[in-house]
Amino acid sequence: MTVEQAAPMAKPTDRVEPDSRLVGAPGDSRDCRFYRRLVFIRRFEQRLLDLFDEGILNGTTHACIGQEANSVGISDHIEDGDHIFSNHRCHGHYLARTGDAFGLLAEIMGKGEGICGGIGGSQHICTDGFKANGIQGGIIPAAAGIAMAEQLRDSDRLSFVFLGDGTLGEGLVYETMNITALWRLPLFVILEDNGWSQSTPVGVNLAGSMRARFETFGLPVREVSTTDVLEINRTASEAIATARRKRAPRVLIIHTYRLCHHSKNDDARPPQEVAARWKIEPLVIHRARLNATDCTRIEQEVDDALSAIVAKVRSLT
Ligand SMILES: Cc1ncc(C[n+]2csc(CCOP(=O)(O)OP(=O)(O)O)c2C)c(N)n1
Ligand SMILES: [Mg+2]
Repeated sequence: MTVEQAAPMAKPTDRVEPDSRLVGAPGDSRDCRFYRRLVFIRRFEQRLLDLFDEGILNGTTHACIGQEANSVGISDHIEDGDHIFSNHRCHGHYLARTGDAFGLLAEIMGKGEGICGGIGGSQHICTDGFKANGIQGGIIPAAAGIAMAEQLRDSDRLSFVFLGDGTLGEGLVYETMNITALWRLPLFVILEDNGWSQSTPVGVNLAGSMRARFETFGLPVREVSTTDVLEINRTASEAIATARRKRAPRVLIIHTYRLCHHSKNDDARPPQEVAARWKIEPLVIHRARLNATDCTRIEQEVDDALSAIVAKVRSLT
């Protein structure tokens, strides 16, 4: 295992200096850094669900428990000046990019110190380099528009957009893919296929192939079925490097799984299906590469940092 300095996070904004206990401490190996970030997102989401149960969040919330490896694996290749566009399940994407747990929690608790002054909530984030919108598919044209702006500036910055399998039912996706392919926009599409759209399994609402939906426009597609952060990181590394070099669109399809409810108390999935996926979730897979002492230390550091943040946000008026 090589020891390296924690990779700096791409900073979309000056509003936050990430806590190294959450995003990567000096001396972390690559594997420790990934583990730390996976634990960070997992524990943030778990705390958020507890706060929801206390009744102190503004609005609903969609956690990404089980899907953390996507954000962590991909964010390593996101650079300053790149743009991220996300959806209703955006916390992992935001935290992996910025490390800004304070801003996100304050936002979701409706505090003025939140990313958007507490008026956007869990799904509607708008800050430099990161935008999320809860309307399925609604943000995809905006992501393409920003990709076009970068193309017109002749830059090698990329626009990344995350969407879910259930959003493949939105016509806007295909209008945007058509223009993206036609104009070779530097748009990097990440399809997180967790097999479910709220309470509807993919098998009853999607005909044909996900991959073919993009390839029919001539968009190059990489496809993985994994919750392993290293596999996602490797695949994303190649695909993102090519997109950046060619200043052209790429699609990455990740077949994954959501372990929590869709939002709150809305889970129609067979319990056996969910139980089987807990055995191959991202933390289980990646923890097996680390020694127990490192894991315990990292988990403790993340918990300490998050406890301080939760206490600070709670104390805000
Ligand atoms: C246009 C639109 N229709 C319906 C909804 C309600 N809704 C929110 S999330 C969701 C399911 C989304 O499924 P998917 O795209 O697979 O993402 P996942 O929740 O699985 O991450 C639905 C139906 C919405 N937000 N926007
Ligand atoms: Mg889905």
